[in-house]
Amino acid sequence: AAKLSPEKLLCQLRDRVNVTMIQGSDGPFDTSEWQQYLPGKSLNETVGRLGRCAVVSSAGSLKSSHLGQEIDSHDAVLRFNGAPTKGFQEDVGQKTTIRLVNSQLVTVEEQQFLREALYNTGILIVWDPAPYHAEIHEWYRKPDYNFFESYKAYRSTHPEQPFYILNPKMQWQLWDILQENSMEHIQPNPPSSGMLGIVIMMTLCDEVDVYEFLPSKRQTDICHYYQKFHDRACTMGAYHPLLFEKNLVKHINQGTDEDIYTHGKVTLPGFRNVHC
Ligand code: NCC
Repeated sequence: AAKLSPEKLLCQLRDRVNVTMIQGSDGPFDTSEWQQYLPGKSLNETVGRLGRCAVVSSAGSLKSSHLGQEIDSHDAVLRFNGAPTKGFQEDVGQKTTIRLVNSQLVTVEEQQFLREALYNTGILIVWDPAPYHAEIHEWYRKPDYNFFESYKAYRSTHPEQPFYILNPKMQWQLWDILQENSMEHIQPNPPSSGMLGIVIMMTLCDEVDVYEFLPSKRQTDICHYYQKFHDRACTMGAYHPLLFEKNLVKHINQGTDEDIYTHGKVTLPGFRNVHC
């Protein structure tokens, strides 16, 4: 049971979650060294004004969904981490406008990240778990995963591909709203890439359709649609407050329960269509 009405919750998200990318004018990044790596254009300038957008979770329940065409009919599509389209078009589509990756992938799986063609399409955004409400300087000194060198290496080999670093403030602004609207105490771990991606698209688009974040009738213990690995924690959450994220998204859904059941689909308004 959430505490605020869906309308009030949308206003809180719109007004309190600041979705920004690290810029050359930000704290420790305001050096000539960093200027050459950070993209010159803002994310807004790069994507322009987007109409209908799709966010595609990596859940195993996308398998056999046949949602590919519907997903590709959107103006922009956001995907996560190493989620592929090749070989899975029928279920997840082939368009990738933005790919949100976590710093663990960029660091621990650096070799794949620097080599695999799947990362070379669309706009990349990387995020890293920061200490609770830490200043950018503090986070920069002790990131969860030190992805900065790998970021620079990628930028050097793909200078034309927009690649942003998500301002870490966003994760805790969002976490505070999750906590305030939950009856239980939530562990202070940042939201999942899924939840961050949803809010990023709400800032860029008129309307956002999210697929298989709230599981459909195809719900399964299979973690990802592209792997055979079974783990219930992928859908329910372990480190990330995934269950609380899903309750919140269910609460602000403007689509029908039928759409969730059959398509795993939730429809959310873009913030420019939220009037407070
Ligand atoms: O699994 P992951 O997430 O890449 O999935 C992206 C987002 O899709 C939603 N999801 C996924 C699976 C599922 N069964 N149900 C879902 O709802 C979630 O919202 C999820 O965020 C991450 O959030 O970044 C995460 O990343 C992986 C892993 O680091 C990357 O895939 C790179 O290999 C994490 N797994 C591990 O660390 C083992 C996962 O916990 C979170």
